[in-house]
Amino acid sequence: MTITINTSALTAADKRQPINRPDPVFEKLSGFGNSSQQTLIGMFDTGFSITTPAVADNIWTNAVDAFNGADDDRNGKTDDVNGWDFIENDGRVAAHQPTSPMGEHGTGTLSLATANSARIRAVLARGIGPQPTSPQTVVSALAYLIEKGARVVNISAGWYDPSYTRAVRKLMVAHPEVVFVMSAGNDFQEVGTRGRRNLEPDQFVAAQVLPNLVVVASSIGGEREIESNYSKRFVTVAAEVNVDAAETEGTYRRRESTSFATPMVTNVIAKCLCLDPTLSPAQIKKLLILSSVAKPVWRDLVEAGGVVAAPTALRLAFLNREKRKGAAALTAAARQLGVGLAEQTRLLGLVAAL
Ligand SMILES: [Ca+2]
Ligand SMILES: [Ca+2]
Repeated sequence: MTITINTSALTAADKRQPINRPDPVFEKLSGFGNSSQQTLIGMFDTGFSITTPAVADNIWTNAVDAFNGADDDRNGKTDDVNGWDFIENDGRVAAHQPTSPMGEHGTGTLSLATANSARIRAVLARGIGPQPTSPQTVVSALAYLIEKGARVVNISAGWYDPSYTRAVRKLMVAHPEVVFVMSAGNDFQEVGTRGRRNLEPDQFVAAQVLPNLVVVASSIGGEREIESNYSKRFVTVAAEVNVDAAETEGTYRRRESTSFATPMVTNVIAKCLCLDPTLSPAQIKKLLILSSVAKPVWRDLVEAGGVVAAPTALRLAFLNREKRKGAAALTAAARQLGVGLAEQTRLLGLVAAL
C-alpha cells in the first residue's frame, strides 16, 4: 500500500494536524487498488495561499503554461500556472490578499478540501474580491475550473440576486458531469423561503434542485450550527466542521459556518472519486445521502436527514467499484473492509441501491 500524504514542507507540528495525517479508511481502501488515481477539484474562492505547508503539495500545475510571460497554451490567460485570478485578471492567483480575512477564507477551505492526501489536486479560481463582481465573472471562473478538468467544484459562497442565480444555474445545468458543492449559507433561515433574507429559488443560487448540486449545512457536535441555513428540499446534507483548517502563515484554526462545512464534503467526494472514478454526480449525491448518519435534529432540515459520514461514504465508493466485477467480488470486498458482519450486510444493502 502506498501512503500518499503531503510531506515536503510539513513540520512535526504540521504532521500532528488531522488535515495533514493520512485518513486510515481511505488508505486502507486505496490499498485494494486505484492507489495512484487522483481527483482534480476546482476551488472557487476569495484568495489563496499556495505555499502554506498544508496545501503546498495539493496545488494543480498547468503542464502547458509555465511562468514565462507567455500564454503558452493560448487560452487567453498568460501564465495561468495554478489557476486564474478573475478579480485582478492575472495568473498570480495567490498574490492578492493571501493574509487578509478574504485570503484566509480561501486558504482554509482549500486546506479542508484537500485534507489527508496529495491525491487530491486543486485548480484555483479567485472569483470574489473586496468589491462586488458580476455574474459573468463568477461564471467565467467556474467554467475555467471545469475546462481544466475539475470533477468537483467547491463553492463556499452565496449570491442573493436573480442575475447570479440564473447564470450559475445555467452553468450547472450545462455541466451535468461535474459535481458542484455549495454552502447553504449562514442566514439562520430555511432555504427557499423569504425571511430575514430572500432565499427563494429565483433569488438564491443555492435554492436549486439539480442532480449535480450538493448543498451543505453546518453541524457542530451533531447539532445544527445556529446560523446554518437548512431545507429538506434544497439542502442535501449537513457536515461537521471538526478539524482545524490551515491559515496562510502556517497556523491552524477551527473554522465554522457553512463555508467550512462545504469543503469537508468536497474532500469526501474527491476521495470517493479516487476509489471509484466512474461515480456519476447523481450517484455521488445518492451515496452521500445513503451513507450519512441520521440525527433527530437534522431529520426535517436536510434531505439526507443527517450528517456526512466519511468512512461509510468511502466504503460505499469502494464497494460500488467492486460491484461491477460481480457478486462474488463484491462479497469478498465487503469482507476486506475490516468491519463487523452486521455492518458488511448494511453496506451491501446500501451499495445495491446506488
Ligand atoms: Ca494560458
Ligand atoms: Ca506561460
